[in-house]
Amino acid sequence: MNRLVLGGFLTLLMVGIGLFWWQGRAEVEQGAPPPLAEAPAPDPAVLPTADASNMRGPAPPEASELSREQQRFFRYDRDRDRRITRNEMLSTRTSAFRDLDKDGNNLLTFEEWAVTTVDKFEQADANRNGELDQKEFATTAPRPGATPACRC
Ligand SMILES: [Ca+2]
Ligand SMILES: [Ca+2]
Ligand SMILES: [Ca+2]
Repeated sequence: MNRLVLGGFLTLLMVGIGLFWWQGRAEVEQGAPPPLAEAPAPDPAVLPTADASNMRGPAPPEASELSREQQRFFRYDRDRDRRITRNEMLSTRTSAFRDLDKDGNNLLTFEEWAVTTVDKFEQADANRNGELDQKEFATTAPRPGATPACRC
């Protein structure tokens, strides 16, 4: 008998919870704004227009011009702390040094420093005897109009 009463009570409780939930949803839907009236679809053949004759937009952003000296300064000041350290000043030479340091040991031998002349000699030494005769040396003459890239 108790089970029957408990079962009936639980059934009524579940129906009450369901009814409460259903009423809550209904109230939310009643409080919702009415649907907007659909605007007529624009005619794709008509371009949009606006009268902007008395309007003025904001000025576009512009960067301030740096003076030539400021540009030179910031080219060295890599960390932008407005001070140029010795390393920052010398770092502009790093790339050229690494180009010459063929074996990458951070030491520049005479052969590495004079690489242009070394390469020129080796190209001119056609018979690979370690010397240039007059005919071989003539091939090292600068071409007319050519400017030397390096005076190494
Ligand atoms: Ca700096
Ligand atoms: Ca080296
Ligand atoms: Ca030779």
